[in-house]
Amino acid sequence: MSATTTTATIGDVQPLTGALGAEVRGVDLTRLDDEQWDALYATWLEHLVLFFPGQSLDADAHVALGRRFGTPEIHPYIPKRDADHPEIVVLDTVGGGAEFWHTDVTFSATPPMASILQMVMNPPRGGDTIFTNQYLAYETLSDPIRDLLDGLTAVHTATVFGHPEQNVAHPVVRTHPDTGRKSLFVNRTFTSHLVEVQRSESDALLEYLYTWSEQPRFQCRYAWSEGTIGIWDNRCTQHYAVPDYDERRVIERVTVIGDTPFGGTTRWEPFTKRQGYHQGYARDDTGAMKTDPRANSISRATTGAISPGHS
Ligand SMILES: O=C(O)CCC(=O)C(=O)O
Ligand SMILES: [Fe+2]
Repeated sequence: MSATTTTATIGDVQPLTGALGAEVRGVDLTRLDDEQWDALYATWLEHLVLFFPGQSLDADAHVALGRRFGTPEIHPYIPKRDADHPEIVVLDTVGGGAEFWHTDVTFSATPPMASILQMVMNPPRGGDTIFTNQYLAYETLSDPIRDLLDGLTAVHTATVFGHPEQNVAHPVVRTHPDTGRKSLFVNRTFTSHLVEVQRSESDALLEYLYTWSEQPRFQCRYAWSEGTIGIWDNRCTQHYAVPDYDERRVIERVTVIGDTPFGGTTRWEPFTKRQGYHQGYARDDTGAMKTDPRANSISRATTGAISPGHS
């Protein structure tokens, strides 16, 4: 847990909760020398999500910040800011948008390592974003459940974007390439099913893991102001944008391509293959999304419409 106040060379770091998150002041993200960059990266690994108020980066600086982390991703489905900045997606919504627990783009073979959000237009009140610490969600499970999960893989699909044919299997428990820590890597927006167990077992187990991860004890909640940059480690967190306002809200986001998730040793054959079920078993399936009665936009997604809020 990260509950101490530290002053790093990147500025003043104020942790938000005992679970994750910190606000950082006194740093200019357009002028990071190598030493400051190293300090920022280490602080980010420690707190999982950092918020930098008062940055107001222009588009070039936003993309350049992404390049400090690695290679920015061109999102396949979300509208872009402009032709010169295909790396920047825009979520421009009224009264809500990404009100789904998710980790960004887990239907990719190399899901983003980092997501860099700039708050462009914020409602006068509301519109916070909640984040979870997926290390803690894993570490606090009992030994038998962790042992089971360590050998499982899950399929993630882009079904909510109308693209069930885009899908990939990832370990349910992934090892972070920088910290070596294990985290729970499933989410109710993109994860379709567990590969090695039968469907009813998969549905029950996943629903349990989603609900487990979403407990307040694993969370921080951040109230944005315009010009704030938020950077989350997309390998070990989930997030949810709270739809508690009626006004327009605009965010711009750069994601940075991550590694191929790894972890655990698969100990069992895929259940579907062993039973001779057809290969496309889950590809057009939206059951994982339908199980969340709180996620209004899921019903939009199952009709085939693409919500700008899915990310
Ligand atoms: O609007 C937000 O606060 C978060 C949106 C989101 O899910 C994202 O940018 O990845
Ligand atoms: Fe997101």
